[in-house]
Amino acid sequence: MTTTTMTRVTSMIGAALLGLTALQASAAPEMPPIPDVQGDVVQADGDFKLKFSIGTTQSGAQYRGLEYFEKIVEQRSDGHIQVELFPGAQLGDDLQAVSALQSGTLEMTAPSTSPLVSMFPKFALFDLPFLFPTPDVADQVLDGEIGQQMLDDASTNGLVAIGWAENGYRQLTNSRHEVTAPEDLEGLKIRTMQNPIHLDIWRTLGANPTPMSFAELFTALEQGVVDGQENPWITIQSSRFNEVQDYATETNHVYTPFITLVSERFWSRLPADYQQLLRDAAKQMGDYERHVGRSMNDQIKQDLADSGMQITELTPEQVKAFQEKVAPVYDNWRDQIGGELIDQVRAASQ
Ligand code: TK8
Repeated sequence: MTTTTMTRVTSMIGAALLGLTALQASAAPEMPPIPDVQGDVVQADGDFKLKFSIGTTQSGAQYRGLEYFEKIVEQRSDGHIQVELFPGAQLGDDLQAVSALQSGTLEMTAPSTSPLVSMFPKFALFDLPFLFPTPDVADQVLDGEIGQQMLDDASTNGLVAIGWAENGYRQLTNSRHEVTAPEDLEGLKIRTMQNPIHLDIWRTLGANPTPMSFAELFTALEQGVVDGQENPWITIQSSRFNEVQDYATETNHVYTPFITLVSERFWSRLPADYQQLLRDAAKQMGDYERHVGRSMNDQIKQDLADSGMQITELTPEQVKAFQEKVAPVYDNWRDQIGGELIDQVRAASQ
């Protein structure tokens, strides 16, 4: 049995189990259906196999997006491109997957932009706190000139960047106590992504941050190596962090995109028409995945609350206290990111 078949069988069993739970109290939130594939079959020479690895689990919106990607690519290539999906960092965390693309042992991955700032310093734009006031502004930036320029810039060093999807707005969870103000962070050990701006953010807010790969996070929380972490609602739920974290605060402090990357070694073997097919599928995956994640947030918060997690929503004044305290972070990174770029995003927010 191939891994794909095994994944399918596992997901069928999973679906059957979910069906049973649905009859009981709390069901996993329903995702919007995977759309039908639009467009004709693309004719080109050759047969290809494509492994697509992600760090988030099979129950998240990202995986759902990948299932749509697989469906588009397999149908429109008439089966000449076979896609195999590997969720849950089975083939490595974000950074490991990216280096596997570079060495040509993996064909595709979609990491958060944050661990990649050491390779692509301008990605730090997406780590600035409270820069994207609404998802619409994020869409405008990613789908506009700035986003296209960043995809072009990231298409180097053995990588081809073909699209954006989203991880989403990040929320804080911890195992100690409710957090409603920066003062509550004092002494809290917070896991951050491997990214210097995130370290700066949590230090500036008064917490005690530690960078760590996402693949190690659940165990670190479970064993109390760290007290807390921050991730979008969908990721908190799909990684079951609520089992090891009693408190969550809706901080929305950073918006994190996922960037869709292809191994250059694989890309250069593909006929141009298949390259275009992958670009189109990546775009459709990104749009769908954003829709899935965004449509589920309220339901997820409710489910987490039902599971016993305390969910704290902040008042505008409370949000302001975080924004003011974290403001110096902008001065520290403005030069690296480029003041003009930051101002362009601000202008898009008006
Ligand atoms: C998944 C990661 C993750 C990110 C993190 O591979 O590391 O906290 O938010 O979701 O990209």
